[in-house]
Amino acid sequence: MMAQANVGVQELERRAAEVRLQIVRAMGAGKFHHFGGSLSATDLLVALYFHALRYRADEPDWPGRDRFVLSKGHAVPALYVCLARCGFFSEEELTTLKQFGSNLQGHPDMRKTCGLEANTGSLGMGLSVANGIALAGRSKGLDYRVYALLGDGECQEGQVWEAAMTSANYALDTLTVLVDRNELQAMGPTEERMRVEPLAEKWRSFGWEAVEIDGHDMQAICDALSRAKTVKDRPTAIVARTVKGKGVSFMEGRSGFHNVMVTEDQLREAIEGLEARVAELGGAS
Ligand SMILES: Cc1ncc(C[n+]2csc(CCOP(=O)(O)OP(=O)(O)O)c2C)c(N)n1
Repeated sequence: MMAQANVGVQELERRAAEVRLQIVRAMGAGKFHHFGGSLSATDLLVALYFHALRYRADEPDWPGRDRFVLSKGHAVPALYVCLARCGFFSEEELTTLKQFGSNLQGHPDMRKTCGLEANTGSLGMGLSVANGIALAGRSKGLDYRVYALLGDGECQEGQVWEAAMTSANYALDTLTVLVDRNELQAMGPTEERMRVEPLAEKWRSFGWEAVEIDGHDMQAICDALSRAKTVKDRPTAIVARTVKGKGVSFMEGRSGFHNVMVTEDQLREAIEGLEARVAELGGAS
């Protein structure tokens, strides 16, 4: 299956609502999961997998496929839902999330999960991997694009900036970084723990094209991804302002829902809210 480039913005919004519901259902109650950072990144992942990326789910190793590296690997439940919906594996498998022996572990393992391009979870490393993939594409004469999704707390890792310098040095214009700028890391606001602003300005100063957008505005995400494809001789960073825990009212903007075990009551409340949103947008729950 190829990426569905003709999927309109309204349909993407509907799918994002359904994906959020599937994430929370798959996580369930009574087990630790990275709720906040999975829900903040959902719209970005939906825009990538249902609009921007070129791939063949029935031929996952197709050399011409675009590559996506989830550098903030702890948000992988959101990626699993997108991969399942795209046909890389069955949606029923989502019920095995983080179970012993499951193909869907708490951090990405490309040896286990169809559709993954890299093992991540140790923060700071994904952009270096993406650089290597982009350089390999160039040396092989393949025209695929490479995307990496980073957390804003992750941008405190020194390796991110070594990699950013490298991407610009090699003029990797096939490379696009998305930063999930939800303003929170594990233990509180980024600007209190270790300031990352001015973030877009930092990417520019490293030789990147950089734009700031609302990371929950599907049109803005699609536009930024399209624009990135037209930039020549330098990579593009899309700093996407998001809300941690987006879609679950009692999680939104709260650092206490970074990696948590929710109760049955909290799960029910979360699912009811997400189902209402899906119904509002005319989706299927
Ligand atoms: C090198 C490394 N240090 C610490 C961790 C533990 N950890 C997992 S998620 C996280 C917070 C990351 O914050 P951010 O990048 O802002 O992610 P988000 O808020 O989007 O979930 C931390 C410290 C890790 N995975 N890797």
